[in-house]
Amino acid sequence: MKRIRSARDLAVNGAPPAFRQPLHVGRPHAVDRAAFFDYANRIFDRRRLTNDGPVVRELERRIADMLQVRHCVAMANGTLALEGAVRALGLKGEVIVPSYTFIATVHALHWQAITPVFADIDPHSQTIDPAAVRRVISPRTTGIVAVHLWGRPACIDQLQGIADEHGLKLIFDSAHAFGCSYRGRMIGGFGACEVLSFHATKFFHTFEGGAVVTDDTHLANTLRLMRNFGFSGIDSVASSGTNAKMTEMAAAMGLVNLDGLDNLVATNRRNYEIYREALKDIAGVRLLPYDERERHNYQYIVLDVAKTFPVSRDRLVRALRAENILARRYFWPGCHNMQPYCDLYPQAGLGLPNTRAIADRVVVLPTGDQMNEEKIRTVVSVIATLGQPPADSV
Ligand code: T4K
Repeated sequence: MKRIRSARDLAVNGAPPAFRQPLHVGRPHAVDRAAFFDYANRIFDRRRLTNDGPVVRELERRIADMLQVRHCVAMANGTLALEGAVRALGLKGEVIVPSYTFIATVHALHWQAITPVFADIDPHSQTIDPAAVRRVISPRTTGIVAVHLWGRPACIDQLQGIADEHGLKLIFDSAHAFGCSYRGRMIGGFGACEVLSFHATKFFHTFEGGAVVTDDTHLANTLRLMRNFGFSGIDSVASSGTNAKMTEMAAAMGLVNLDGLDNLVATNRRNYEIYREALKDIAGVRLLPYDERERHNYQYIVLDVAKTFPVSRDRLVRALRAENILARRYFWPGCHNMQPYCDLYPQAGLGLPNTRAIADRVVVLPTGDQMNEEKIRTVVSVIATLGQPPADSV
């Protein structure tokens, strides 16, 4: 690794990059292999590999306990969990959703023949703006899917108030928010249900995986049927369904990772604090803060690059990537600008000024156990170098 001292040091003109090995956003953390192989051996001994096996049940119980909810229904991935939740709650017609999210949030609606109606975000929290939600409610609206983006809770109380007032179902896409809290209560117990992703790039993962968490016993039972083709007994099918089951190996990965969760939070938190301190004097960039009164997983290091920063957000991302710092501009350019939504709803962007502005400003930086203080300071030195005013302006 080399120190960046000036703009000339940046990996342009064929100079070697700052890092030989790429730094990823979403790099899976190191796994306790001995613990995992121990589970794996027991799974092979038992020869129960999938279909509601004991390891999946144990994972569901531990997650429900941790989040203080009655039910955790494990699924093959977060997208199928979202689709299942939407379907089991009987959503149809139009459902209100932010455009500034991972595309799966919106696809899950479209895949169920529901019209996603985009509502703008609040520029500070970057989560769906309750006032914007109110503006797009129509007689066809049946629900709201809000996202706890970057693990920072959406305006839960206000959204629940709107949902109650208009008789709408409220689902939270909590893919980023495992281990986070809202007003002291764990994310997982809000709305009609919350949906988690346990993808490998997530803070907590099961290789691929997800879950619906809820206090609603009827909803949980419906989802358990749905994820297993609708089977209610050996020969009886009680409903339409799909295959969204989590495997025993995936659940074993989950149990091992649950045991290491506190260490991971500590690592992510340390990284966040080093980034915060190192970035604080660079004009034109702002690290999105985490509310210190709440619990967080600190999984996303999100930089807001203002128009006043000497180079554009995209130039900054290119410069970082040239140094093997694989920063990402999630979730650019907003779901409404992606297919099929840009063709289906070409006017959608008119009501989304904050979405557009934020999508053009965000850069997500690497964190997790691949990072240490020296690496973080090198990443920040690249940003600082680009943040120097042009020579003729000083
Ligand atoms: N709702 C929200 C708000 C979500 O963010 C997501 C998923 C969902 C719903 C749906 O949940 P799932 O159905 O996925 O469970 C990733 C993930 O694929 C996706 O799960 C996640 N959100 C999204 C935010 O990020 P990419 O496009 O960033 O993945 P990729 O392949 O570019 O990987 C990121 C970086 O990590 C790369 O530099 C490579 C590195 N990497 C990745 C993997 C998978 C590794 O080093 N090792 C690995 O195993 O989508």
